[in-house]
Amino acid sequence: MLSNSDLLYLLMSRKPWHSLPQAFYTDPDVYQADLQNIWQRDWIFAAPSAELPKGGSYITLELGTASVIIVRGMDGVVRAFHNSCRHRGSRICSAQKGTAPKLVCPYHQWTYDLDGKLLWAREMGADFDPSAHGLGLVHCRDIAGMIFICLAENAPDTRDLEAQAARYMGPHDLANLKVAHQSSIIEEANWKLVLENNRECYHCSGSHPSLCVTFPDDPNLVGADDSTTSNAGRAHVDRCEAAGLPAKYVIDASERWRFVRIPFLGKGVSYTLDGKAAVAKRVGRVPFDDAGSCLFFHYPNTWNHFLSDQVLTFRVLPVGPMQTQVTTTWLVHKDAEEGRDYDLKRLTEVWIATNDEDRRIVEENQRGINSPGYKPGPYSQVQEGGVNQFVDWYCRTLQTALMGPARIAAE
Ligand code: 3BY
Ligand code: FES
Ligand code: FE
Repeated sequence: MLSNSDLLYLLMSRKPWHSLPQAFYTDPDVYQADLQNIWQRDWIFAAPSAELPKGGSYITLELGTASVIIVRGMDGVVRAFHNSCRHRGSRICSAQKGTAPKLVCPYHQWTYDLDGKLLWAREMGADFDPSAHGLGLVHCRDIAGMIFICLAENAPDTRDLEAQAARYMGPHDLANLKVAHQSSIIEEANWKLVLENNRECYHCSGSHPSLCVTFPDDPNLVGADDSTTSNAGRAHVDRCEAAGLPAKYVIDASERWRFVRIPFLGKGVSYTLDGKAAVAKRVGRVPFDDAGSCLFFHYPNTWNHFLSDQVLTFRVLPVGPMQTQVTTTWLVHKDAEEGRDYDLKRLTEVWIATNDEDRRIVEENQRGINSPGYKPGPYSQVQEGGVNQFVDWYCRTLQTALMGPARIAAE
């Protein structure tokens, strides 16, 4: 088992502007450290709120050893609970999603209300106190229509994120969208390789023929820097901002999240093979069709695209040291009707292909890194600023957690 000082030593051995040493992508102890110090401490994107359309809608999520239920109450509020019965601990929900009027444990039928309160437990004696046996709460926040959870006792502050999410995502009105399609794929690679791949478009022209019909691979637009370093980016930001649509690049002080609205290529307005809209009904209050894509990442587990005709959310969850689940959700206006306002194949084909292309890329990346011949290699200063930004964030966050006061006191 790697100790904290072994991990800190490994972090120190990282060369700036280079890919990480092999152990970060392969070692089960590093994976456990990632789970403990990043995944179980930070806010994790769980689902768009549209995936829980009514009271009783729930999803479950597995994060390391933690199992969590996320459910909308009859009062409309979305809450998250540990999926562990307060009797003898059984998982309560085994399905990945569903609808239930109450949460009933399958073992001895202890029955909980959707707000976690224990309503019923058979033959537990006169001195049993149901109010002391409610489900364990997990921090849960609906941030402009995206549900985030946090497993830490003290969750990081979200005020800045909420303020910017309201500005950038608000115009897309996620609360009034519906799920048109969802895909979940398993990529045989460490979660960091999935994120690194997302943070550059150095690979786009060689791998993503259908995405590149409308998505610009200009590193000035999709890299680590302000999009206004590109002329097209600056013109787009000015036009959107003048119309009241926030577009300017904004990044959190800790660099955990970023918003920027970038233009599509030419006359493109969406992710389609002809560049035209995939959905006839525009979402929310977006003032024009050619609003491009508002990009939002939040480390460690989500990147998103907010368009004029659809919203795409991406959720990354680690499954094992070299296995990662990527769930993509396509959201459209809640009144858009399939067959009339959109064709499902046309709506989804570009990103279904792109996800599969990315899956192959990161799986080959993992295989090559597993080889004894792997040595950390240099990033392109022009093309891979975003990868470096992610890896720097990862190293900083892990190092802070490993050295933090809570950890030192616990040892
Ligand atoms: O989905 C994304 O945001 C990224 C940006 C660059 C490559 N990929 C398409
Ligand atoms: Fe849930 Fe017994 S473990 S009712
Ligand atoms: Fe890609």
